[in-house]
Amino acid sequence: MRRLRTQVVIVGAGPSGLLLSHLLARRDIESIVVERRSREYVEQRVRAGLLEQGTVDLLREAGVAGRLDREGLVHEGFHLHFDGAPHRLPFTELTGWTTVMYGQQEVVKDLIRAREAAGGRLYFGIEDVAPFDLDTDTPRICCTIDGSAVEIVGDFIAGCDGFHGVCRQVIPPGVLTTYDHAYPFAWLGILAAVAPSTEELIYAVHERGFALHSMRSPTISRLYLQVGAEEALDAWPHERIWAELQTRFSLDGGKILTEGPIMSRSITAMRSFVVEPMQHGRLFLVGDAAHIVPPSAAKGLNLAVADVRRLATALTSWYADGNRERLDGYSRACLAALWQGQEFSALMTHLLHPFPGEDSYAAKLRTARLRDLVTSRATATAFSEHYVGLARARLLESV
Ligand code: FAS
Ligand code: PHB
Repeated sequence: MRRLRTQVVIVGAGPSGLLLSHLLARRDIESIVVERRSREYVEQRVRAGLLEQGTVDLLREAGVAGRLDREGLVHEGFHLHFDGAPHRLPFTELTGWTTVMYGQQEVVKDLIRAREAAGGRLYFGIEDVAPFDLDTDTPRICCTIDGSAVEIVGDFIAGCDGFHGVCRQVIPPGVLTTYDHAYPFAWLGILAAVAPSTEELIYAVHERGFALHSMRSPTISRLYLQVGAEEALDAWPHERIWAELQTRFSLDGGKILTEGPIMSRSITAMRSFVVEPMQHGRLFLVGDAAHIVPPSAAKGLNLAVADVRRLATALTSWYADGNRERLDGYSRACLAALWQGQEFSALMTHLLHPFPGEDSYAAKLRTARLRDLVTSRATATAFSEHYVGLARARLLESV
């Protein structure tokens, strides 16, 4: 069996794995990244698009924000439609922080290019990764590369392999505590080859369900509809999707959206999932491998990047002077930020979505909360601090 040696073995070439590999390389720490899918697949996979300022700052520090700064759409507020009226939340005026709309797959493309340019070791299409020896000083994975069996040995393994990955699965029974919560609805998301209908996002709370008008570029719109948890895509031909979107965004019966060709449709379950702790022996779980949030507040990618920042710093101090303190504190610190993100994602999910079978009293309470958000500067500021990621940055200074 061929044997490769490195310092950090990274499983998964999503935003977590690639950014970790890049940050470590900038601190002269070696890594090898193994990814189950092909390069083409991970570069075209449509997911998140809202980057908090803290995420953008880290990508800039890491020298991979050139295209993001040229093509990303900087936002300073968003629109909120409810009770037949339009409102705007000026989150930058309230916090000083902005958000940037830039597709996750673009971040992944930029990171892969940066790794390649730096001679990074990335292996795609590796379908049989199996981690071993997590409790030793030389954890390793076995897999097949170019048809031959290979063992990759490191000092650490970073499990950046997402919710369906292998790394969390190999942690012995009884070590992890799992928290799992499913919402009784889902999001039907589309990517449309049409210019966004408004410069900023629109969150629409309608009695027929929630809808979100978002974007990926000046020519590509991203829109979401709240649908039943068991909804099938076949039930949603393109015309029906646009008709329902127009209904939910309309304030006076008129159409506000510019329609165009739908390039992709997908249904995403609304679910929260967390495992504690996020490390076992020399294995560290990062991002969706340890936690997922409903996409309501666009926290998934940003929480993953926060984990990466924390692990890169902890590994750097370990390699610098053998100090384990940050490594030992990795899980506790990430989970503090994660539960804050879970709480805010749950808050936005309840604030924006009518629940199946809810009574009119519950609907009235939701409208009252929305009205408070657009009339109370204190409520709007607290909400905005979570929305732009400032609340997490503050929390992480103290843990
Ligand atoms: P990822 O899942 O992105 O990456 C993990 C990588 O590991 C993948 O490339 C996978 O192929 C690889 N892998 C898995 N198993 C492996 C194995 N055994 N061996 C080797 N490699 C393996 N957030 C939003 O804010 N807005 C959205 O609209 C949105 N939509 C989403 C839609 C979906 C379907 C999902 C799942 C998530 C969505 N999210 C969204 C959240 C999303 O952005 C995640 O938080 C983000 O992708 C997390 O990044 P990673 O932790 O790198 O995990
Ligand atoms: C998105 O564009 O994917 C998005 C934006 C804002 C959200 C959720 C998702 O709150």
